[in-house]
Amino acid sequence: MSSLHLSEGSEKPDLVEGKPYLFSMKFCPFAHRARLALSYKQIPHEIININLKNKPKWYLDIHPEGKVPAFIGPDGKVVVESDVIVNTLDEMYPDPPLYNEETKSRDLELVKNFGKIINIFSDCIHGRDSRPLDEVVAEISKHLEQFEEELETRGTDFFGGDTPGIVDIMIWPWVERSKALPLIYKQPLSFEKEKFPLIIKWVMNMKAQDFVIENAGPIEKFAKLILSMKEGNVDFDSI
Ligand SMILES: N[C@@H](CCC(=O)N[C@@H](CS)C(=O)NCC(=O)O)C(=O)O
Repeated sequence: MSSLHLSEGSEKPDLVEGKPYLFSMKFCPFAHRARLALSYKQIPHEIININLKNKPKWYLDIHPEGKVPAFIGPDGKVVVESDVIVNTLDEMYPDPPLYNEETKSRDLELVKNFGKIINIFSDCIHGRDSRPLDEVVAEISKHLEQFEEELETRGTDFFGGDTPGIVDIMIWPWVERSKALPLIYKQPLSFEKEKFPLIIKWVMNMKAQDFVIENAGPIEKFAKLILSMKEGNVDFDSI
């Protein structure tokens, strides 16, 4: 299926019964969560990219809010919201598992707490936070401390243990995109690396994973998308 982002006026793709589909946008961090889970679990699927600035009408029948990601499972049911999609994938395709019983409740807490970082990140890239980059990074670092401490407590390469799990997948898209901040702000990023040795090691471990490599997006392109959104002339396909 075409990787171009389908717009208003496009034909609705023929969906084959029993086949899983992910409605995505190449640069969306929430859709990235679902793509990571699909790749990690090696679930055969098709991706249909949606032009979020000029949405096809037929897409609103699938997801009335017109957001991505949306997932259509082999049962034909539509699932929306990245966390629900990833959890649904884990139930439908349990191997490899994203949770282990001992850490499940703490994992859910960590994913929820990471939401604060997502909000800060989103406010600053979309120009809703006028603070200088250093201040933003300092606040993000404060929220990141519990993740460093958690890796120390767990003593493992990943939050999931010896292999990635739910926390690794749910937070990775923003960690990968953090390198775009200096490009968006056109300022150097000063991050107190010495405070986060385990997070830095975790980033290296994640970057070496096949499913992370398969879904990695060039950071320059993400920065270009954000800057073009600010100018109001986004073309998802030519970035
Ligand atoms: N809470 C949703 C957020 C999804 C979301 O905000 N996606 C953005 C793209 S990154 C979107 O679809 N924006 C288009 C719109 O809001 O109309 C999730 O976790 O899936």
